[in-house]
Amino acid sequence: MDESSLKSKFRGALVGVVIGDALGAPFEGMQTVSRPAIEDVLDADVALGYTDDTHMTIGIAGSLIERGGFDGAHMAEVLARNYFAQPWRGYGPAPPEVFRRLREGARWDQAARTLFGGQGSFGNGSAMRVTPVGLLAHRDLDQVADLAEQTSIITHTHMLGIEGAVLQACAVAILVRAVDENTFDVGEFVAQLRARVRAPKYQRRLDTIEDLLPDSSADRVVEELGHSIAAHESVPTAIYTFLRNASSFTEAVTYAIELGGDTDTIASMAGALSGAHLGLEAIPEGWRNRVEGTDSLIQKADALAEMALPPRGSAAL
Ligand code: R7I
Ligand code: MG
Ligand code: MG
Repeated sequence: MDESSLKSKFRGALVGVVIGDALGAPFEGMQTVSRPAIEDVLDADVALGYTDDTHMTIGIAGSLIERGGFDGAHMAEVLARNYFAQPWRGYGPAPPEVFRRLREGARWDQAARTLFGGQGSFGNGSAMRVTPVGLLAHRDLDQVADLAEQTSIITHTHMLGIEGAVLQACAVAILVRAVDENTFDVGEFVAQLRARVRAPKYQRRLDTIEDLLPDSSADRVVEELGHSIAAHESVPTAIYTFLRNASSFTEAVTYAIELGGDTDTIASMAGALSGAHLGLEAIPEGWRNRVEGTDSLIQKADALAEMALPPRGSAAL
């Protein structure tokens, strides 16, 4: 792939994260959302601020860039520092507790393990922030999965939380690698993702995705795939949303929000996939200008593209 296409995909993915997050945020928790309500938010004359989804994505990207790759202790410190600087970004319930534990000296890979009675969190918090990992390691899917797990356990150690992050990161990587969006094979994409997860809750939902295409009702999609803040009830939904609207960034993000529930997060993850697939050019200027932080995410995308990791031995795809 030529350098400018790759750069455009990196930019599209990270700008997709922030647009989906900021446009979806006003509707988070609503059961369904009408298209005119979304258009009203787009038309209003106020900047759309981003939430924890983007705030943590910025932290992950920043740490990867600063350390030249994954450094768990550093990444945990950056995520905690960002949270304490702007705790009002709409964080989920558990990550702030992890950040307090880190401040008290807990190790980066231990601080989150005892949450939820020792199960660890299966919230979608580690999936929604993982796009930079899929970008950085995109040439090697094993490495993407490995790094997604490592970044997840800082706050989310439940298998479902981890596998949500693995799915989202691998989906980003596969889409960045695909040269021609016109020959994109949905069945192969879903099969590649399914091979990455062991939890039946993911396998069953991934098996359902193609049956729900092209135009199942929103009720059926929510019933089968979910729209909650649990990773297994939102990551497959974001993947479906992208596939159903594969040729349009604006339709993908709008559709994600129309499904209701965890709108900022599902729109953010779907936005990342759509941006990785279609590139920055597919995102209207008017949308980019409405949202806080797009310039800084473009800079981070460029830095990640510069340092994109080489494949690891024979595991390279
Ligand atoms: O995953 P997390 O960071 O939340 C992300 C969400 C996104 O929608 C953001 O936009 C923001 O609004 O928050 O936060 P967590 O607290 O780790 O997980 C979210 C919730 O999932 C928890 O607060 C619990 O309600 C639930 N949950 C669990 N419940 C029981 N057992 C997560 N893990 C468990 C569990 O193991
Ligand atoms: Mg949020
Ligand atoms: Mg959310």
